[in-house]
Amino acid sequence: MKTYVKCWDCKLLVVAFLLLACKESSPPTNASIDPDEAYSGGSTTSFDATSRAFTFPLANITATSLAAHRAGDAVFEGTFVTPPALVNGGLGPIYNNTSCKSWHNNDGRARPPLATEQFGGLLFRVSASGSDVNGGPIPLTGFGLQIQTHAVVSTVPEMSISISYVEIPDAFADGQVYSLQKPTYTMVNPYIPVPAGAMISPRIANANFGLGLLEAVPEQTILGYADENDVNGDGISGKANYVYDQSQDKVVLGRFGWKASQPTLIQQAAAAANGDMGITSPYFPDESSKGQLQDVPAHDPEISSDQLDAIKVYLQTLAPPARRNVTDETVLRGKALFIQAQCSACHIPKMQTGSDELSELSNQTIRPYTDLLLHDMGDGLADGRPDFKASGSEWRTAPLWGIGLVQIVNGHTNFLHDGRARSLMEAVLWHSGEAEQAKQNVKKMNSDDRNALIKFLESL
Ligand code: HEC
Ligand SMILES: [Ca+2]
Ligand SMILES: [Ca+2]
Ligand SMILES: [Ca+2]
Repeated sequence: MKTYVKCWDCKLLVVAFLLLACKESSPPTNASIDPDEAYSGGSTTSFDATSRAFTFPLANITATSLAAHRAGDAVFEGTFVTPPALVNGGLGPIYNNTSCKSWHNNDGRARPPLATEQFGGLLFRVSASGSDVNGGPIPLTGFGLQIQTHAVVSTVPEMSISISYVEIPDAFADGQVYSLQKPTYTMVNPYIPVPAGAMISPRIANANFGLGLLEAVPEQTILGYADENDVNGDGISGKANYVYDQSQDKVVLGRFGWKASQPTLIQQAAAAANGDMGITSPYFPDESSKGQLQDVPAHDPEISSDQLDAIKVYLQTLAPPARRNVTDETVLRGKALFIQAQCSACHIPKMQTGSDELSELSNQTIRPYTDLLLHDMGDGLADGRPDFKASGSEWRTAPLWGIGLVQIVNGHTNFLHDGRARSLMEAVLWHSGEAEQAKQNVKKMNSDDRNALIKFLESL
């Protein structure tokens, strides 16, 4: 009887073993496909891969939020004009653009201007050395914290800026050559002499989608990725930026912008209105023109809290686009190489949002490919201008979702904080500092593997 029971056990074991063996022998590609892989923004994800891919509201948006989204879209598209116009007056006296929309074509990203073009979509932060009581940058006397390259008729722009590029040739380990272009920015015709020691930082206008989801990622999640003293010894030491929040009058975690120097979407929008268009708001009551005439103070604030809120809701509710070709064999190989090459140590593929003021954004599994932390990217990418806790060579890990659609949406493949990279591969080859090892891993790849890695990036 005892023996019989034992034998029965044996049979079960054999069956279990066979089942396991079967599972093992299924094609390895299937094993690495995550069934929700295409859903970059969880149930908010928009499935449109046309030139309008970045312009859609959250797929799961409620009727109430949709109405607010549409109202915000109208404010976002509004063109500001010179005072004393009653509607959207208050442009300038110095500015960089006349509407939010003009820098985010199709809600996408800008590129640096060609030699023959006017500036649009690339702005320059400036500051003097040192930091203020909140750890933030010190305005440059006469210029503030941003260069305005346009002015209304009664005044003059602060300066213009010219860009020149030098080609730096290099090669992959297999001998295939490439070249990277390094930009130099020169200040031209400043309206007053530029104070010695001015620090300048180029920033390209980035895409607008998915920002509400990034705002909904719990602070503990982001801080959990930080490893400031590189305790795990992988050469990567992400650190959080802590920046000044105007409305709370305190220093909080920064998430938005190329150096994570903005804490919230509303402040990001208000700062952009002020810096880019010369629009005062309850957040930023002073004109951005520091050394020049102010425009009619009677009109302040030139944008209301309600209008700012509307812009915020618009940005909050733009959906991330779905991935394409997620089951393609080359894309899957590229995905494996992305992890092997250590890219995913900073570009974290998947995380969870917490509970948010908008139910649509709450508890979503998102795939933004960022840790929202700062990393030292080496001298090549350094701007030499600290921004709160971000040093002159630290940048926020750029979210990679939607990156493969930039060409379709915006008609170019310029990447990185100043658009210097002319392709995704050039963006990778600029990586250094904490990402030096990751870059070396790519330089050692053969051309098939490099191609697979790029195919994966293009599927994001
Ligand atoms: C140490 C962290 C880190 C690692 C590792 C890393 N990256 Fe990045 N990545 C960044 C940061 C920070 C930026 C933004 C740099 C800038 O704009 O100057 C960035 C930017 C990019 C961009 C351009 C994004 C944009 O919006 O313009 C691409 C593409 C990219 N990374 C791909 C990769 C790939 C592929 C790998 C692996 C080979 C990798 N990264 C490894 C931190 C990292
Ligand atoms: Ca104004
Ligand atoms: Ca200025
Ligand atoms: Ca580490």
